[in-house]
Formats: sequence, C-alpha cells, structure tokens
Amino acid sequence: MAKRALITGITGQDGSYLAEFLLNQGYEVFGLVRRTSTVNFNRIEHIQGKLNLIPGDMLDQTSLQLALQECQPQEVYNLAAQSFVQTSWTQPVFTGDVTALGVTRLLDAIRHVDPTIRFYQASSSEMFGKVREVPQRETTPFYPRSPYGVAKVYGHWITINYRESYDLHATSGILFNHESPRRGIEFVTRKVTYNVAKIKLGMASELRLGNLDSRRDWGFAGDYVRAMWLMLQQDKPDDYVIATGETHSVEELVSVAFSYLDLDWHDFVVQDARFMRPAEVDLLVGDGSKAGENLGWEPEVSFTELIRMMIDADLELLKSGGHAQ
Ligand code: NAP
Ligand code: F7E
Repeated sequence: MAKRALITGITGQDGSYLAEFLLNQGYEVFGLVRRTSTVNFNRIEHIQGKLNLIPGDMLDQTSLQLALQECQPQEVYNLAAQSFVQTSWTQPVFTGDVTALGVTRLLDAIRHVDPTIRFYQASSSEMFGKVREVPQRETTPFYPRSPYGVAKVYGHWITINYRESYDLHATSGILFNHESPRRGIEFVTRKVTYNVAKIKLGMASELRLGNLDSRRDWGFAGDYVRAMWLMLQQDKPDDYVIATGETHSVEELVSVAFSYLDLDWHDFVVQDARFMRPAEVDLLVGDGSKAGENLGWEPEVSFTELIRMMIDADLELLKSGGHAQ
C-alpha cells in the first residue's frame, strides 16, 4: 500500500516541490486548498492529475479535521502560512491566526483523528531575528523581528509542546531562505531575477528595492523539501536547522544577477523607502551540521547556480509571452 501524505500550502513554492518529490517516492499525495475567487494552481497544474486536492482552510478547525478523516495520512506537512514578512506588519492579526494558531488547529485535529500521524512544521530562520549567535543552530535563542517571526516562534513551540504533551511524532524544520523559479514575485530573489530579465529584454528600465545591506543564507527549495521528508523518516521527532552555511547580502545578490546578463546594477537599481521594514533581520547564516550528521542531508545547488537558474527561467517565461503570477 502506498503511503499517504497531506500537504497544507500545496499551491505555494515549497508545496509544489514537495508534492513532486513525494509522488516520485510513490506516495499518494493529498493537498489542502483554500477557496479563492480565482483558481491559483499554476505551480501544481503540471501534476494536478496525480494529486488529491481537498478544500480546507487553516482558519477553520472543522475543515482540518474533515481533511484528515478523508485522506487518513501517515504524514502531514504543514507548509501553509501567510509567509511574506512585510505583509505581517500590515496584517499582524491575520498572520498570527494563520501562521501561529493554524498550527495548533492542525495539531489538535491530528491528536483527535489519529495521533500516530507524523507531523512536519515549517519553522523559519526568521525566528532568530536579531541574532544571538553566529551561525544560528537548533539551540540558538529566538529573537523574532516581525509579526511573522513571532507567529513562527509560536508555531515552533506549540509543535514541541504537542510532542511533549501527547507524544506526537511532531518535528520542526528551521529552514533558512530557500528560493526557486517558483518563488513568489514579492520576495527579493525573484523580484531581482524577474526584473533583471525584463531589463535585459527591454521591458523595464529600473528596479526599486529596499535595504541592500541585509544578509541571508539562500538555498534552493528543491533541496530543502528533501530535508522535510528525511525528518519524518526518523524514528524520533526532533528539530533541525536546514541551511547552506553561506551568507550573501542583497547587494551581492543584485550584483550576481545583473552581471550574469552583462549589466551593471548601478545603472538600474533605485532604493525606495517603501520596501524598507520597520525592523530588519540583518544577518542570517545557518549551521546545518545536525541535519548533515543525522539526516545525511546536504544542499546541492550553490548560490550562483540558484540565481542563474532563476534568471534563465524568467528569461524563458518572458520570451514566451508569460508573466510572473
Ligand atoms: P508560499 O509560497 O507563500 O506558500 C504558502 C502556502 O500557504 C500557499 O499554498 C497558500 O495558499 C497557503 N495558505 C496561506 N494561508 C492559508 C490558509 N488560511 N489556509 C490554507 N492554506 C493557506 O510559502 P513557501 O515559500 O512555499 O513556504 C512554505 C512554508 O515554509 C511557509 O509556512 C513559510 O512560512 C515557511 N518557510 C519558508 C521559507 C522560505 O524561504 N521559502 C523559509 C522558512 C520557512 P494560497 O496559494 O491559496 O495563497
Ligand atoms: O527579504 C530585503 C529585505 O522578502 C529578504 C520568507 O520566505 O525567508 C523569507 O523572508 C531581504 C530582507 O525574505 C527588498 O528587507 C530589500 O532583508 O525575500 P525576502 P525574508 O524576509 O528573509 C524567511 C526564512 C521566511 O520564513 C519567510 O517566509 O531582502 N529586501 N529590498 C527586500 N525584500 C523584498 N521582499 N523586497 C524588496 O524590494
């Protein structure tokens, strides 16, 4: 019998890569999708025929319980979230409801429907915020700097609490930034690669950005979903940092991207206060050695390969008359 997995957030960047990965592992894959007035299945339409999509919402406890009863999964991957940091300042309560309390709703549904289900929580390096230690690892104290980061700290601790209170196989992956050609256009890597491609093709003349000094540990989403699966294959639930161990500034990202297409970024980048944040996370760099030792996980795509892969995909998209969604 094939294993069954339920993915919340299957229409997102990570959900689409994880669904592909699990299908390749022979899983029967179920995805929770919320009702929207316009269908937004563009990241999963190429595999939609192989997926079982179930209506539900992280804000609605009953829908989560019904989804679990319908698909009877052995594994649940909770990727659903209001995941854009900047939006979390303008919609802090909504962000807390989905990204924090949503985790409790799902864990509680699991506890009642089938406590043997293995649970993965998408924790985030944003929890480290104003970092207490460099590089950051599983034991580094949290100091979140946005309503999103605060919500993720809640989700992280409620996962540990349900593990300890009810003996659930509940695991948190503390993932550092990971990107891909499927990254939402509002995140800085994709905003850069998409606009560099547009500038090269004569479809845009400038790129407006916020803080160029912040540093991130950027990896490839396709590598990171493999780590999620590996975590749930362990006998014991635990928490793992997933990172490349390298950090780059936004300015370096911009420089690598423009120079790949033989452009000088100084000619096109304009700093714009609208993209500055009320509180910034200045430096993230992860120590993924525990994942290396216990899971045998290592990243395969380098920073430069990632940016080039994203630019190549955006050039192809734009040349074929498409646009970012
Ligand atoms: P994403 O592209 O923004 O996807 C978020 C997903 O959550 C979408 O499928 C979205 O559905 C769904 N969602 C939002 N609100 C929902 C609700 N109320 N009910 C049901 N589904 C809802 O995010 P991602 O980059 O794939 O990240 C996946 C997870 O990892 C998120 O929890 C994120 O916070 C976390 N994370 C991401 C990174 C990263 O660098 N990518 C790093 C660390 C942690 P719609 O399509 O309907 O909007
Ligand atoms: O910003 C700076 C910005 O929005 C990265 C989410 O997946 O990763 C992501 O959160 C940096 C910040 O990602 C612009 O100020 C400059 O310092 O791409 P981002 P993020 O905030 O790091 C973590 C791990 C998650 O968990 C989140 O869900 O880039 N920056 N100028 C800009 N950022 C954006 N978006 N747009 C700009 O114009």
